[in-house]
Amino acid sequence: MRIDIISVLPELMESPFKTSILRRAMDKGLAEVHFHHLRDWSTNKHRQIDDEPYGGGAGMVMMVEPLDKCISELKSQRNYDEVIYLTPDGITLNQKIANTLSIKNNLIFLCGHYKGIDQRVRDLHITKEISIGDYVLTGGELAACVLADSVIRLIPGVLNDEQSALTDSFQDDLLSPPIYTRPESYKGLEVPKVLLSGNFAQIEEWRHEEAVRITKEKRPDLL
Ligand code: 6GU
Repeated sequence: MRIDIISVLPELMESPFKTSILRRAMDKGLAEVHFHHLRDWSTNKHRQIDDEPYGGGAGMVMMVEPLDKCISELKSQRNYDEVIYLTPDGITLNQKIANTLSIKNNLIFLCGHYKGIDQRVRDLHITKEISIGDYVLTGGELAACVLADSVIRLIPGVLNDEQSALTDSFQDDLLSPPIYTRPESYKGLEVPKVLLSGNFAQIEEWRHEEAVRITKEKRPDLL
């Protein structure tokens, strides 16, 4: 998978892709992420990429021309499955969306800033608008990192233990059951006996029951 990320602040997104699982995915050649600084597509000498809104009002608008030039140049080089605009106005990211995107080959992520982008960029290029939740960030960069992380970890071969993505919270609309490791007893708190029993059918049944119980308690909307 190749992800091209367009932003005015690409520096903000460097470290997540240089660390841990995402780094390993890149090193294995399973994912590549390319950053594009929007100011490189500015058409004036001040490298301007935003301007005042027509009709007035507070805040600046990201201009159509630099964004159109940048996206058009990328599109001339390969076919993109989706051109995704990260915006609080988008549909809320969930595991199903991450699953769907994880089987794509080429994606563009556009990070919004200021009041947002000129509507004509949406009309010309954007195929999906994604938000990471009902709150406002200073820009789409952190949201782009969240989206990339949720998608890249699902690419086959990225996680060491293929099972582990399958038992994630949300993978089957249930939260995860409690987990324990050594020691068996700590400050009077004991590991549930069933987990020490070696009876795998019973363990799976307990885990499922606990997952249902915890989901009812914390996220009844999922059931
Ligand atoms: Cl994608 N962008 C911004 N600026 N804020 C957000 C968001 C995105 N998702 C949630 N809040």
